[in-house]
Amino acid sequence: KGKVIECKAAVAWEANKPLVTETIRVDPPKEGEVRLKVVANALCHTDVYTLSGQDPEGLFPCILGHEAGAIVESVGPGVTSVQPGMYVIPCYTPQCKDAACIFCQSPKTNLCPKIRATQGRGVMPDGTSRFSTLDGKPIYHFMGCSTFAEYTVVAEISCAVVSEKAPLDKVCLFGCGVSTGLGAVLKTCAVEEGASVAVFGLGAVGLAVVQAAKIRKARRIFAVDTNPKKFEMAVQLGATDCLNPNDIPDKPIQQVIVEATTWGVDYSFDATGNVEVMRAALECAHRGWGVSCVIGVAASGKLIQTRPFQLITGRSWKGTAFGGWKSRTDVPDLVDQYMDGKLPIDHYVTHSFEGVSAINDAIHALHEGDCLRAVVSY
Ligand code: NAD
Ligand code: DAO
Ligand code: ZN
Repeated sequence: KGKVIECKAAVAWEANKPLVTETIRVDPPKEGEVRLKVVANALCHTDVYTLSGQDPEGLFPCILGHEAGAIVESVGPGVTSVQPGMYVIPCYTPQCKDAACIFCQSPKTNLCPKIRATQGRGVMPDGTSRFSTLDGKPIYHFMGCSTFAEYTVVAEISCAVVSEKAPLDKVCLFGCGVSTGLGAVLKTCAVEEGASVAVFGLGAVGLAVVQAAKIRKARRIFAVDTNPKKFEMAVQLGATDCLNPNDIPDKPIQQVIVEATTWGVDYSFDATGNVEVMRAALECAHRGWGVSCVIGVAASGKLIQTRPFQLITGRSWKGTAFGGWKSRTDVPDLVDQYMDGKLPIDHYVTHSFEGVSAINDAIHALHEGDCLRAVVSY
């Protein structure tokens, strides 16, 4: 406590180069901050996207990683909600809970902006970094998490405290993709019993949409992917109809879904990040009331389009960040449901690795079509 820790981290020195395992210095947490021992980290496409250099806001050198399970090592002054030894999931969407935070006080959103500006600039709320090389060069933070390191420092308001019985190499998934897909259905769209649903993209996010639609007793669940290997798991999780757009080349996929349902589906979800697919998802939503939710993160600069007539005739377009969950309030509940056996997620972990230096192998695995989540335990 109170001392600099030297530990291993997978450092992204520059865009489009493999991560380099280095010994780095992690400063003690300052006011309102928490230092975490990272136990397990799942790879997410956003880490890889930023590493690729395509994210114009990516800063280098940095420590990526934002889907993790960790144990509190020490806390800075003024921290009251966590103590050393507690299990936490660091969350890139914080929740300050301040009486003056209109976002935290509103039930309509989870987008607390308290540390948004500094998080976007790769630094802690005081404007500085807690990471440096052994010769003192600062290394940027990422998404308020930076979990590709054995130790990291995050804001207290980014820490969701979870059960100390939880296996962190599984519940780390609640730090991003799985929570997001579940929340898109359960929270952002509040899908009701008997609804019809279409999901585009069957990675961990889209499959979590299928899983949640089943939990909500959706009547019909269309699962769409260009990779047919994804259909087996989709059916296991509750998909009733699997569609591969490549099998129906002469008909837009939205038309296929509208024809199969007469007027379209009550809810549709994009979990691909492809703006053409977002359009198809909107256009397969039900005349009069269909809601389409954008989950996928499009590449920088991409625009969505549709004919305004689609909206005039009753479809609406919305989006979700982190499934609409208020991180510190809701993530512990998701973990409890998992611990009670009501919310299985182990099936998303398709690849496992050991040690910070294996993160490059995990990135490689993520690029292969059969990987949902690759978890690296440190
Ligand atoms: P993934 O790459 O594992 O899955 C994407 C799936 O889409 C793949 O199975 C792929 O075969 C399929 N696909 C690609 N092109 C397609 C097309 N034209 N038609 C149908 N299917 C197609 O990714 P993931 O981890 O499941 O994440 C999905 C998306 O969600 C990503 O864009 C990610 O950045 C985003 N995401 C958003 C949030 C948020 O808060 N909004 C959080 C996490 C992830
Ligand atoms: O508060 O303005 C803000 C930043 C919002 C961040 C929401 C990010 C949602 C998408 C993240 C994708 C992670 C894979
Ligand atoms: Zn807030």
